[in-house]
Amino acid sequence: MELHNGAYVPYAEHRGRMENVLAALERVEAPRDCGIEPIRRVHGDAYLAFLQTAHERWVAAGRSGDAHGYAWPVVGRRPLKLNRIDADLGQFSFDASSPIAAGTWDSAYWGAQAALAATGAVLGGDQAAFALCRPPGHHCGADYLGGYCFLNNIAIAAEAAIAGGKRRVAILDVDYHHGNGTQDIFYDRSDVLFVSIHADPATDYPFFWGHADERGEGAGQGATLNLPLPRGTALPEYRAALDTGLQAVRDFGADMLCVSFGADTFSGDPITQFDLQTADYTPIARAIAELGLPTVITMEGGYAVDALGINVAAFLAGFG
Ligand code: Q9C
Ligand code: ZN
Repeated sequence: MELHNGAYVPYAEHRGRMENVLAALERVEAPRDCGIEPIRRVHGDAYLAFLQTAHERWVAAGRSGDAHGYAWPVVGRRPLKLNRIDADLGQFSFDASSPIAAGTWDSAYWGAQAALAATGAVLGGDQAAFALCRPPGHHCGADYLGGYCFLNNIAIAAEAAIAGGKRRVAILDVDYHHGNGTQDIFYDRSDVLFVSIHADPATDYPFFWGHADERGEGAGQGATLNLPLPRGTALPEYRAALDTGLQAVRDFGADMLCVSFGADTFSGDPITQFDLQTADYTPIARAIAELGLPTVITMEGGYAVDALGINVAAFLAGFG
C-alpha cells in the first residue's frame, strides 16, 4: 500500500508491471552479479546500510506493513546518527510514497545489476541494451529514496560507462515525471549531460525540481536541461521537445547515451496526464536511436500495467 492523496491505496509500482513486460520481450537474460562497488560510485555507504536494514529495523520496532517516514529535516539536513528508524526514514527519503518492504533491497540491488549488465553489453559493442529494472531509479539521489526509487539505476549505468572509458555521457530522461534524483547526482558535473522531458512540476510530482530555470551549477552549469510540458501533451508537442533535447545531446558531444524510459507518458496511465499512444513510442525511440550513440536504456515508470509490455516493445522496436 502507498500513501496517495491522503489515503492508503494499492501500490502502483507492483510486480505485475515486470511480469507484463517480460511476457512481451523476445530475448531476456538474467544479469550476473557485479557486486556493490559500482553502486558505491553513486550512493553513500550510510544510505546503503540504511536501505539494507530499514525493513528489519521497522519490524524490530514492532511495526507491521512496509516502512516509510513521517518527519523530514527540511531545514538543515545534517548527517545526524540518531539510530531511530523513524528519524532515519526521514533522513534518507524525500517523500512518503515509497514504502520499504522486506524484499526492497534485493529488488533494487538486482535492478542495478541489470543496468550494469546492459552497460557492459554496450561497452562490449552492442549498439543498445535495455535493463528491465524494478523498482525504478530516477527519483532517488545519492543518499535519499523517493518516487518508488531506491537505487539510481541510470546514474549507476552512467558511472559504469565512465569507469569503462566513456568521456562524455548524456542522460535523456523520458519518464512522465522529472528525474530529480539523477539531476541532483550530476548537477555540478561537466562530463554528464542531463536532459529531461516531463510534466511541468508546477502541476505534477515531484513539484520542487524539473523547472526550466534549473541549468546546473559550478562546472555543471549548462549541463542540465529541463523541458517541462503541460498536461495533455500529445505526440507533435512531445516530438518538438524531444528534438530540442536531442540537439542538446549532439551539441554536448556525447560518446554514450543513457535513456531513462518511463511508459507513464501513455494516455492510459492511471496516475499521469500525457496523451501518447502505443504507436508513438516507436518514432520517439527511432529519433533517439538516430543519434547513433551506444545506448543503455533503463525502465523507469509506467503504471498502465496491461499495456506496459506492448509500450516497452514499441519503444525498443525503434532501436531495432
Ligand atoms: N498523489 C516513477 O514514475 N506519486 N515514479 C505520488 C501522490 C509518486 C512516480 C502520489 C509518483 C512517483 C518512477
Ligand atoms: Zn514516472
